[in-house]
Amino acid sequence: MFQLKYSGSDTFNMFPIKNPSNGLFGKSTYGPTFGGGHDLHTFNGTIISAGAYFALNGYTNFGSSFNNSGLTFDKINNGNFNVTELEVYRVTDGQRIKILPQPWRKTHEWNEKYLETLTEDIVSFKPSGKLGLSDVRILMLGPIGAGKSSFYNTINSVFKGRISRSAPCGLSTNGITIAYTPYEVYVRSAASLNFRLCDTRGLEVTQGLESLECNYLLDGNIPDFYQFNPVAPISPTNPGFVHQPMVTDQIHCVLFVIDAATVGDIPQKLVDKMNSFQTLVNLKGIPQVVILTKVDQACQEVAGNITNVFKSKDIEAAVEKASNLLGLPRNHVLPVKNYETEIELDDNISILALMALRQVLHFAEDYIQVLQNKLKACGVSSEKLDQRESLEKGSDQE
Ligand SMILES: Nc1nc2c(ncn2[C@@H]2O[C@H](COP(=O)(O)OP(=O)(O)OP(=O)(O)O)[C@@H](O)[C@H]2O)c(=O)[nH]1
Ligand SMILES: [Mg+2]
Repeated sequence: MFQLKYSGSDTFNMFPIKNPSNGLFGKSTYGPTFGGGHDLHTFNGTIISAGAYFALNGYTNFGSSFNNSGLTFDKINNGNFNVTELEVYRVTDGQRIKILPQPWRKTHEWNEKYLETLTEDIVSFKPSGKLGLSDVRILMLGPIGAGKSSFYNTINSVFKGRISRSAPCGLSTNGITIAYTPYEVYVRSAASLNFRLCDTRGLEVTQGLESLECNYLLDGNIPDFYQFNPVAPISPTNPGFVHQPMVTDQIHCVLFVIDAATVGDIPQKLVDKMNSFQTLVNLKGIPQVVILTKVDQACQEVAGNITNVFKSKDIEAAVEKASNLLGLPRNHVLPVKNYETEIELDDNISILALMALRQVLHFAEDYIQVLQNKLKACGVSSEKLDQRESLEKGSDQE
């Protein structure tokens, strides 16, 4: 492989079509040349500095020995051969190719227009039907420090048009988030969008959220802003316990938020805990998704250029691991990079986050549709407040 780094941050990888006999060669009379078919012949003779740059006198023949994925020289450098620096470094035989020539997941081309489309789709999202739902509740579950609160902050930042940090986030042994907080997302006009990202206490092996509390959360029994007690789960005798939750209090999609960089190191007991939560989620038929955070920490090439995310072998492997851990199809595993070091928005980070959110809203929409149809089939009135419970009872009687 050889790599061309354009001034700025874009990097272009060229992969051998077959084992090129002359991957890289040069002679005393000319500069480095890549590929037996001279895919990139850098210069001949001696090049004198033209001041701020060197005007090379070489040529390109991309696609001869290396796969250029349809790249033309114009796309890389506007067709000119002026360089400020030329660096050739060795890629040893044992070094793994980390960026694939073709993405492992196909997406729309990332550009400003796509960001606009994603934004519009999310802004116009409205739960359909007669359930009387003004918004859907999306529950974020996952290990401490996985990036649950940061995911909300990332989404909120995109719609606010600036970096925002409404949800406290950071690293702490027993977790930063301690309360059930159904965060709303506001657009610049101060209108809120029709979904809530419900933040929760992180999962721990020996304490933190347990199955009983998870069940209460899914059913809407836990009051908004309830502060979890890590050693004693909420019970129906707690003040504020919602005995007759409405469908608006219930959860319509569950996100398992997992750190891509450490997905292989999650203790088995924590995986078991998540799997036991999944059993509850499945019983209720609620859709579930994995939000795979910190893709920048899982792959250097992605940290350097977020658009590499679907070409990165490391991210592909992390998606596969998460999919195996939670037994979900790979298209339910959605990689994101949360805003963390940035002080300004970046279109590519925003696009990745919105792609994930839009998919989540589609799943929530599908679930509501199914719920509505089932309610109709069971003859449960849409005015009834505890529809899901009625539905579960209804299906027991079948
Ligand atoms: N580099 C990087 N850091 C991230 C990303 N997402 C979150 N972080 C950092 O990871 C740390 C934990 O993030 P939080 O959002 O607080 O995680 P949490 O899951 O809410 O954690 P608890 O509330 O403690 O359970 C913070 O320091 C974040 O800045 C990401 O995508 N990339
Ligand atoms: Mg948190």
